[in-house]
Amino acid sequence: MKFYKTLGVKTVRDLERAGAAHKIEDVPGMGHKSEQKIMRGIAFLKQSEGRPIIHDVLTYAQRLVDRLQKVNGVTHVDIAGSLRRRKETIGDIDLIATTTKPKELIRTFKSLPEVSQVLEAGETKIAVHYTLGLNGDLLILHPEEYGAALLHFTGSREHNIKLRELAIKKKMKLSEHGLYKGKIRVTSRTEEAVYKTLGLQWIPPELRVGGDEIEFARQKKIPELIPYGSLCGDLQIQTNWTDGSASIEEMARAAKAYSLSYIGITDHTKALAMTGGLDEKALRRQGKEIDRLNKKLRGFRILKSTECDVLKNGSLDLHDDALKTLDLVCVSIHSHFTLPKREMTERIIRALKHPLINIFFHPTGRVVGRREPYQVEMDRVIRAAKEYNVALEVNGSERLDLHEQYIRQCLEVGTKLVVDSDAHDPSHFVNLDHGIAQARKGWATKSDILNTRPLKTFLTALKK
Ligand code: DGT
Ligand code: CA
Ligand code: CA
Ligand code: ZN
Repeated sequence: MKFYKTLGVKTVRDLERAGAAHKIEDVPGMGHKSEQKIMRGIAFLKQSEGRPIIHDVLTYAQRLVDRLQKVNGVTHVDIAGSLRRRKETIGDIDLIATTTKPKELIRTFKSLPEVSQVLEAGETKIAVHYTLGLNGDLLILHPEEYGAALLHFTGSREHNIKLRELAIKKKMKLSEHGLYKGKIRVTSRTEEAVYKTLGLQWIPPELRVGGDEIEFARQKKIPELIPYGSLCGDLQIQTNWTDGSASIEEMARAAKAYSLSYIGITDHTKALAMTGGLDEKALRRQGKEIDRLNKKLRGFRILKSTECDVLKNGSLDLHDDALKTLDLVCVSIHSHFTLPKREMTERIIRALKHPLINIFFHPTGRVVGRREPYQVEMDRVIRAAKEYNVALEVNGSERLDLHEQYIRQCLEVGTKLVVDSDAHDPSHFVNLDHGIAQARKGWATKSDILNTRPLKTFLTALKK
């Protein structure tokens, strides 16, 4: 509204033009920094070609599902497509439903406040544009076809193609309507039944990428993936001691409400000056505050921890004496992203070797759609982490770092993993769900993720 009133800005393109002419920084309340930030945001938007990160879409889509489920006559509503597979970025929202009263469902869907435009409205398919800025379809299906349709519209395309090839080998035919032998529909009601008839284990959507998952399913070797909601603790949380928005106590209470029983407080350290990073003295003061809170909170434990910066040469930003007072020592990289691959690898391995280190946060430095990972020999880092008993983090924020490919590699090597929210606000605990999705995409089971364990066994697993 401010930009509209002062600069007459009506679209993102207008805003970009205003920024290019440095008019944004002159708007009251803005400045050079906010202008740059806005311009970076616009550049990111362009680069990601309008594919938003899953974090921005999932809760929105789940709210749609909740609404539609309440409509009279509706028996099923599901999210399909890339969103069900928990892809990092989402092209559109695919919904499918069954109902005994299709007209009523269509009427309600069209009038949802989230629907900004109806693009196409048939009797079984409606395409819309959402206020979120994405398109989406709702398909209405017969209950007998639901499993085959869910399978088809979940994808991925590559997974579907492989399933169809397998069906042909077995003298059958798979389509979105069902699995057929000649003209006879063998099965179609549930996904499980379709997979089973093809001689396969049911494959969780997160694994449906069209890689080796079908071969594993044929050999009945798809593991039981880590369930959503199965974490006991969260090891990366920032507070208003640095760049978080809330107090330690507020974060602890929010974590407790999220069914966690322990958290690590990991404020940044002094090298990250722009966040007001803590020095040794401040860390000691924070420790006292945590002691005080731990006496007060029942059935919950706050761990004294840190997100200690790894300096350019691989040494740590805080003295060992300060690190020794902590329950957990966690490290990460926030500077010198452009070191040559070899040097970056040596830097990280030197940090992992440090006798007090327990967890290495967001190990490749990527941010989805915004920052490429730094150059690093990840196979060496993964092996070093195993050797020095350091857990690698699966970060559930917009970093989604580790990438699933490295998670799978960690499982092969036996490197330990944790899943964290990287919360900077009480509302960020939902990131844990995205972290679990990431772990699932990397084929991790519950026992592969250390913070599915209660505090005592969790801490024992990280003992040096
Ligand atoms: P997105 O929307 O770009 O994030 O990715 P998806 O995977 O949601 O793609 P979308 O929405 O175009 O289609 C949803 C699913 O429907 C897709 O994962 C597989 C299935 N599908 C759509 N078109 C085709 C097709 O031409 N061939 C096959 N085999 N499957 C298709
Ligand atoms: Ca889609
Ligand atoms: Ca679609
Ligand atoms: Zn931070």
